[in-house]
Amino acid sequence: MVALLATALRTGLAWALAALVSCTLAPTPRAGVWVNSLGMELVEVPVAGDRPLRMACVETQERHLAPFRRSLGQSAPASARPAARVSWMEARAFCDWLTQRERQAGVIGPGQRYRLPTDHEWSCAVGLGDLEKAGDLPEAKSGRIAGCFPWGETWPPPAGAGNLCGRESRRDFPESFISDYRDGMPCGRLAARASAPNALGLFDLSGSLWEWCEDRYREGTDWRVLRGGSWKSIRPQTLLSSHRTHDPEGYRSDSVGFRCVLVEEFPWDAERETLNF
Ligand SMILES: [Ca+2]
Repeated sequence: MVALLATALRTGLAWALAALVSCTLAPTPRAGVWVNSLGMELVEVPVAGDRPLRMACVETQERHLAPFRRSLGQSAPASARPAARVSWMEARAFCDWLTQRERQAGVIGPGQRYRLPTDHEWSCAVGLGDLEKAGDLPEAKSGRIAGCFPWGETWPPPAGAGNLCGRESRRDFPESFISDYRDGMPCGRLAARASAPNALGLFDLSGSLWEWCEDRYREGTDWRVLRGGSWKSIRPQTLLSSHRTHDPEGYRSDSVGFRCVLVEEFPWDAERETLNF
């Protein structure tokens, strides 16, 4: 009962904090960084209307995926580069593998699990938690909040906005690059923390790699939501915090990756193996 009361108080506090923010005033910093068994750093994200969760500060890297892929007999690089060409299905399988591994090792409890963020959770991470209705479908919310980017309201992007298709890419994409933005990254190169952190301590919500979410973009399809743009992104509309795109669950691309969340489940959720999306 005490734990439930504490959770309710924390949830209420998170809701109150989220209600105060706008796209120009990022969410209030909360708890510190927690590091898991793979060296992934996670920070707490207040989720409007739900329990707070922990989200990885950066996109999942090749070194994080390597032990999972090797457990399947695959060769895998172990660099600190954000891992591209990861399908939604592989990302989910990785989260399940990591959940089992850390439960068995006692790193996380039986009521905790890793998964992809929901579309609404990703919105809370980028500061839109109180500006969108959690229950609306992702497609209906896509691009609906004008002039609001992960870095603020300015265009062109300011320094530190992230790994986008800036002037460094003009030789590779001469017809389409952001002429008045430099990210300092050669075209096609990926590195973690290419953006400045937001107030929660999250990096690269804009650019670097598109990030898979749990949700379907449209009912009746296998299209899953992608958020945040990538190193190929040039258009303001694509980089809006509220923009969503989608691809099939098995799709792999050099501009698509993911980040994990760690969620606290109530005891009666602990045996659930799949989420109802
Ligand atoms: Ca990203």
